[in-house]
Amino acid sequence: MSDITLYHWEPNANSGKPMLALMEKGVAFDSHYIDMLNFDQHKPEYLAINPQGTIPAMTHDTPAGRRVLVESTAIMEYVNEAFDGPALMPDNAADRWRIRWWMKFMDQWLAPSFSMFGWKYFVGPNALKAHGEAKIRAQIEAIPLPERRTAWNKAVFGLFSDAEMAESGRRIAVGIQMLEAELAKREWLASDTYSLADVNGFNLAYAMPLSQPHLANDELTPNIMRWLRAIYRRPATRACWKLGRTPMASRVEILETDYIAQKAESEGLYQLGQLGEKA
Ligand SMILES: N[C@@H](CCC(=O)N[C@@H](CS)C(=O)NCC(=O)O)C(=O)O
Repeated sequence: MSDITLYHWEPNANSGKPMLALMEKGVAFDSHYIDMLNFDQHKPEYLAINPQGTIPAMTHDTPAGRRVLVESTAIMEYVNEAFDGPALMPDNAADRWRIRWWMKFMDQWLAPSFSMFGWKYFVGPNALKAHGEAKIRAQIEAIPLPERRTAWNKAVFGLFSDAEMAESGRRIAVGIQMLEAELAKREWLASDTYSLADVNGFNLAYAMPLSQPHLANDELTPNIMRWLRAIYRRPATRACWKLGRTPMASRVEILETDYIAQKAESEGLYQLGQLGEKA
């Protein structure tokens, strides 16, 4: 038993960020899988850890008492600073600024757009199918955070507007172009050494060749593909994605393919919708 427990769902944004950071550092932790589609995150035993009912969360038992940590990017920074192992933040001030710039950009601007597609095409329809309308309405009523209640309602009952989806699609296209341009400058996203920005970015981007095949592929974004494959080859990444329990995690295996050609946008939406079929 470790003095660290990580409560997480699939290796994916946001759970995958602290999972992968812990594994890159070589820090042993107890993994506590929270089945998000089964609403484990709203059960009393988890709300006792994180009353907001969101994942991930990490507990760290120290001589001074138990620390409960939430917010995936802030947890990664804690993991990097509190434990031994390879540094995931360089010493250089300019590099640290660039890493934080990218993490803020991804967390606040780009990730919510990816998330909207995932929730509309995968989470909502599959949760509705699994639980039925009456049970799911009751589950949604019990969600502690109003913004999570809204997200569930929109996802389950198909209420994301066309304008919202179009704006998210626009942001994803812009974000992918920005990632490609940045990765043309250096091996890793924000510094010359592997950093928290790469851990963060991989969790957001690993499935892009499947879910955004019209935007991310070896024809249009060779630097993104090189970067994704390099992170996939790291032993920590392999070990981390093995903790996934659904076909979401096995999507990472697309990165074993040497060359991925451009495909239509509709193929990506089909792939997202299929995820639950195989679960
Ligand atoms: N900003 C938070 C976001 C946490 C979050 O919203 N996580 C989602 C999963 S990616 C969640 O817990 N959803 C549960 C729900 O909506 O019921 C972080 O980065 O940790």
